[in-house]
Amino acid sequence: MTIAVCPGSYDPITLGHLDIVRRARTLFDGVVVAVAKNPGKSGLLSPEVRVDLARAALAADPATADIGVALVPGLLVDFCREIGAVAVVKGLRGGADVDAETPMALMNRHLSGLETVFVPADPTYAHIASSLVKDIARYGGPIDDLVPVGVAEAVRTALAAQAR
Ligand code: COD
Repeated sequence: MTIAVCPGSYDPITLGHLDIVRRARTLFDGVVVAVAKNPGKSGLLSPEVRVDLARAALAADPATADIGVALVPGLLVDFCREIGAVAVVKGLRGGADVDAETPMALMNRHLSGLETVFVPADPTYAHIASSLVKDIARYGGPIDDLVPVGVAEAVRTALAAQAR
């Protein structure tokens, strides 16, 4: 049984993330979504809320309903070793993602031999980024068609709490 991990900040999970996870599931016997910490990004949603939103989004689609979601507080390679994952799957939207993802892929391989599989973003979703979703929502713009059901409301609630 080959297991792959789809890691990310998922702050929040978007339709672009979901597409990559769905396609990863067609390549591997099992997939686990890992909600991990990117020290370069300040978060909006709590890690627990990110996990809950990802679980709900995956459960809503029969193609992803068997995918688990885990909170990974430490190194991704340690988590992958613990669960016996053979690969990491990442989405690439363009050159900026290549530049950001390649060093991480090489470092994960250096640390533990873990390989990364890159999946090109579907053009339908390639413009979606969690940071843009939050940016649009901050100014009251529409984000409902960029994220799974329930996520837009959670983002708006978190932004309102932050503003208080
Ligand atoms: N279409 C396709 N792919 C997409 C889209 C989209 N619209 N949006 C995002 N993606 C891809 C990204 O390119 C990325 O591959 C993945 O989805 C996750 O994206 P984000 O933005 O949610 O997450 P990142 O990039 O902030 O995640 C970085 C990690 C948290 C995975 C990284 O920092 C990490 O592994 N942290 C754990 C600690 C660790 O092991 N550090 C050492 C790393 S070498």
